[in-house]
Amino acid sequence: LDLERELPGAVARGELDLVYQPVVGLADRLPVGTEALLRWRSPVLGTVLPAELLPVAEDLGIVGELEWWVLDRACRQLAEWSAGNRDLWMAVNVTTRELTTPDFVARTAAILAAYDVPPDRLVVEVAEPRVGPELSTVVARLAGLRSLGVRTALDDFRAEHASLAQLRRLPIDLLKVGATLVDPTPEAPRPLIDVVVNLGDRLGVEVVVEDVESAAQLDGAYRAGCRYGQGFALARPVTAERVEAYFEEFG
Ligand code: G
Ligand code: G
Ligand code: MN
Ligand code: NA
Repeated sequence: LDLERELPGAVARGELDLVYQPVVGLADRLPVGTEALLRWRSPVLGTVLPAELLPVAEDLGIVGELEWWVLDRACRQLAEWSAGNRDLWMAVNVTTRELTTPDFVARTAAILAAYDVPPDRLVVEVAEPRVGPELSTVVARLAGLRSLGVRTALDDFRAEHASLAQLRRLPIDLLKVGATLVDPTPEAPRPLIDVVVNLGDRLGVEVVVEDVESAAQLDGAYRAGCRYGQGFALARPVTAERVEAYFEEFG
C-alpha cells in the first residue's frame, strides 16, 4: 500500500506538520493554550489524518519516531510563543505505548531544556489506560512528568466507562470530556456534566470540555463549572501562522 511505503520516510522528508486548536477559558472566552494535532502532508497521498496514519505507524513500529517529532516540534513552537510573552500552554497527545517507555520522562525533560520551555507550559494528554499491569507504569510516568512540572491530562474521558478507582490513581491536572455530556437526553434529562465537574472538584482536577460544537453546549458547560473549552464552536485546528493571528485578535 502507498501509505505503508510512504510513511517511513515522512519524517526525513519533512512532510509532518502540526496544526493547533485553541483551548479557551470559558469565563472570558480568551485563549489559554492550544492542542497540537499531527498532520502528514504527503505529496503522494495528500493530507493524512492521525486516525489513518497512527495504526499504520504502529504496524511499522515507527510510532515512537512520529511522537518524538511531535513533542520536539510542539515544544519548539511553544518556545517561540513564550518568547513573545504569551503564557500559553501546549497540549500534546501521547500514546500509552510511548508514555510507558522507560526513558519517556528523561527525554521530555531534555526537550524542555533544549528549548528552554517552562515545564508547566506543556500538557501531556493520554487516553484512559486499560486496567492491568500497564496502569502502574502509566501512573509512574504521569507522576514523573508532574515532578518535572509538566501538567497531565486525561483525554476522551467517558463518564459511562469511568472506573472511579482508576481515576483516583491517575496523577492528572486536567480531565477532557466530550461536549455531548452537556446535552440532555431522554434518559438523562439533567446532563451528566455536573457530575463530572463535581468529580473533578473532589479530585482537584480542572475539566476541559472538548468537541464543543454549539453555543448551547458552551453555555451549559460554563454553567456546570467547566473551566476550559475546545471545539469547532470556539476555534478549529489551524496552522501556526493562523493561530498566531487568532491570538492577536483574541488574546
Ligand atoms: O487531529 P484529529 O482530529 O484528526 O485527531 C484524531 C485523533 O488523533 C485524536 O484522538 C487525537 O488525540 C489523535 N492525535 C492527533 N495528533 C496526535 C499526535 O501527535 N499523537 C498521537 N498519539 N495522537 C494524536
Ligand atoms: O482525541 P482527541 O481529543 O485528542 O481528538 C482531537 C480531535 O478532535 C482532533 O482531530 C480535532 O480535529 C477533533 N475536534 C476538535 N474540535 C472538534 C469539534 O468541535 N467537533 C468534532 N467532531 N471534532 C473536533
Ligand atoms: Mn487530545
Ligand atoms: Na480528547
